[in-house]
Amino acid sequence: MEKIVILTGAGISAESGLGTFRDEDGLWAQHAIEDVATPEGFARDPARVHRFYNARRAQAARARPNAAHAALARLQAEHPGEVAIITQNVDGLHEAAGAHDVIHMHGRLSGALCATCGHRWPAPVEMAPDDPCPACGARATRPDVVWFGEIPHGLDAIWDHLAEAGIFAAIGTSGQVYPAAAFAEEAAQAGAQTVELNLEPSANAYRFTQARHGPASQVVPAWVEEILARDAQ
Ligand code: BJW
Repeated sequence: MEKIVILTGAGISAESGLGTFRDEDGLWAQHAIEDVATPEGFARDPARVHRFYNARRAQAARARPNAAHAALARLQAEHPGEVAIITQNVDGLHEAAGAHDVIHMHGRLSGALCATCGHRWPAPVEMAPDDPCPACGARATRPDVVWFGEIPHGLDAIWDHLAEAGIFAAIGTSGQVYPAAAFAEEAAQAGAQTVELNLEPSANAYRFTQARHGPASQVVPAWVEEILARDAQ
């Protein structure tokens, strides 16, 4: 049975109350990317960056998965082939819905990272620039997320999944950030059918052979139903 590879972005968590980045009222309308999502911004003002991520960590802790997260967990449980979920999101809502082996290519709000020795540990609710690293003691702790100019996590596993994909689906992502924006083309070259599920056609829409437009909480469960009904035939 074919392997299904799914890429998710901020749009899948929008109906759980978490803001997207590039929508009109998104995070980048309120914060400058270069201030809060680059290593240079963190070096300039770590307290500002910690405030930004502390607020998002608190918000994510209150958020609950929606019907789209639940549908993907169901697909993983019921599709007879492998279902690989790659997320750009840092919120942990796929696991909260019951998904497993999720690749967090842009890191996780629940993680802390020492910029000096690379040690990783569970983030406290509130992080601060003076927090010492539990391994080396350096006061250089940062959120374990991937900022612009840094290498995303899990790329070797991701390229392997894309090379084996029978279906590639991108859900709730604007397709403006690389390398994730190139995954559809990579999967298509390997012979996969490609489908975009998004509120509206994204900047990347031309890279997909199929599209389902609407809120993720509606279009994702409907798409999963279709796949599982076809599997049952
Ligand atoms: C709904 C909905 C609903 C709303 N239902 N849908 C020039 C060319 C090519 C590349 C580059 C370039 N210059 C620089 C680069 C590289 C750079 C890049 O891509 N820059 C672009 C701006 C051009 N990329 C990087 O630096 C990356 N690293 C890298 O490239 O390393 C080098 C390398 C890679 C591979 C091999 C070898 C070398 C790192 C990128 C890190 C991005 N980090 C962030 C922050 C993470 C932590 C955090 O969360 O704060 O990741 S930025 C932000 O954008 C976050 C997201 O994961 C990412 C993508 O955003 P996403 O998820 O798509 O959200 P939105 O808001 O953009 O879109 C939401 C969508 O949902 C919209 O379409 C809505 O319509 C839709 N929607 N409601 C369904 N209810």
